[in-house]
Amino acid sequence: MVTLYHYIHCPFCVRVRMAFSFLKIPFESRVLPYDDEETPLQLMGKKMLPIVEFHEENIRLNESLDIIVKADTTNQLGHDLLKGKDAERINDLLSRLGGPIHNLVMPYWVYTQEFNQQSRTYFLAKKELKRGPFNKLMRKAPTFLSQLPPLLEEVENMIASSDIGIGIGKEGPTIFDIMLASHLWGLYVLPEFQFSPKIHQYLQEVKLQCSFNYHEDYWSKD
Ligand SMILES: N[C@@H](CCC(=O)N[C@@H](CS)C(=O)NCC(=O)O)C(=O)O
Repeated sequence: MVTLYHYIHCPFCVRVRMAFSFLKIPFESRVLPYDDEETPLQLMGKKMLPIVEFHEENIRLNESLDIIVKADTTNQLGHDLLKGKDAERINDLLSRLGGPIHNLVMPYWVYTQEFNQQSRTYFLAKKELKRGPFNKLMRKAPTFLSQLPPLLEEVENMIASSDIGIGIGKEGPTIFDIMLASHLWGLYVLPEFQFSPKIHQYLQEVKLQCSFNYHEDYWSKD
């Protein structure tokens, strides 16, 4: 039995959900309110999700990639790619994408139904400390949007070049596909943004291959 503590919006948590679904690992889903400090502190000593408890082995992990490597015992996701030369390329692209994506989507995430008034206030206080007031972020959206096309062009080029373990038409996703797709997924929340057909098709293929349902935990409880 496996328990996943996660936030719906968190791309690192989405990585784990995609991987578990692809690997057909059933898990108990515990979506934590963003202001719950106690649970992660008790489990791991720091407030960071995802956290996974592998009950049988009495192991707890809270680095998304460690979790996936541990769970993928037969290496179906090609996680040895993480030790190869292209891992740096992927991580570099993800960190360059992360800035504009998160500046654009955080003001929307915080009004999704994952949050209540209390967790929203907590999220706003924490994120505004780093990024500045969200109303200013919203006003700067055109600037952040204008930073995306060259980055998304790099994504398209990666998808098109089949040699680095990313792209459409493979039998299943690799760990790189999961890393890329989970980071890009956040942009679906943004009304004024549309993916190019190629990237949209790619994301939908990763979603299908993983049987991934972003909204599952919104609607499955009540
Ligand atoms: N390196 C970690 C990063 C996880 C991470 O950054 N989680 C964020 C959510 S996206 C978090 O838990 N933040 C808690 C907070 O800032 O209060 C991983 O890959 O799992």
